[in-house]
Amino acid sequence: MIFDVITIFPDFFSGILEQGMLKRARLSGHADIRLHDLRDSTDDRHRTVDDRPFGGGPGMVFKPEPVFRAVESLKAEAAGSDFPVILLSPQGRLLNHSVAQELSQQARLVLICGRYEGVDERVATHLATDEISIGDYVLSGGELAAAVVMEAVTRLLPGALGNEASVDQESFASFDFESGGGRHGLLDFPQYTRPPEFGGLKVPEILLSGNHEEIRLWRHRQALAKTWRRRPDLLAKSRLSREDQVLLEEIQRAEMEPATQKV
Ligand code: 9D3
Repeated sequence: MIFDVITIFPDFFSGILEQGMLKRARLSGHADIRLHDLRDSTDDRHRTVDDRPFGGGPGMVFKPEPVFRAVESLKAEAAGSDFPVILLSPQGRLLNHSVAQELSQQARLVLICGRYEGVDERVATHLATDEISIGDYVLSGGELAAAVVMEAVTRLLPGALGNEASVDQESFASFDFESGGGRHGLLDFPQYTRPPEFGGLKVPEILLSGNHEEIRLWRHRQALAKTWRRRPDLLAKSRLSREDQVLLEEIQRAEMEPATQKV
């Protein structure tokens, strides 16, 4: 998959591209991340990318011409093939697992990173095919958001994670954002590793018992309880199995009692 990132800060991406999953995906050819300095698409001596907002107000806005020119040159080079042009913006639709999945079906994505107070609206209306936000908080620009999109999408490319065993593990997990069957998933159950006691903090006995069915039930209950308390929105969306319903009723009943375990 080709990612064309249009930015005034190409150096911003060096860290994330040179480590971990994105580095491996690039080396193995699963992801080809091409950074384009927006200033290379300007035509004035000062390489101007921004100007004052019409109508007044604070700050500066990206001019349309360099952004259009940058994208048009990518389209010219890819003659014939069509690809989504995504503007990262606080006004975009929210990124989630299903948006990432949808984007992962594409062969190529253009990611436009804005800065300052925003980008001339004509980019959103007449150049971009999609506008994406990564959440309801204020960032200084689209670069971090573009990095998040690339990470989330690249993980979904077949073979990009390399370690097939761990992919399988993940998709076989019964509660997971990536689980099939239309389930929206629950939060993860808690994980522990050695030592079994650390500064007086003990690993739950059941995990050391070797009783796989009991462990499975415990994990399922933990995941449900945490999801119910912290992310009831996820529960509301998910199709509950019979076991989910039984365990959830237990959890809700326990919640009503005076002494309850904290999740
Ligand atoms: C909505 C806030 N705007 C009020 C006047 C100002 C503004 C804040 C931040 C304008 C641009 C930006 C830069 N942010 C992004 O480019 C951005 C972003 C974000 O801030 N939050 C979540 N996702 C994204 S994707 C791109």
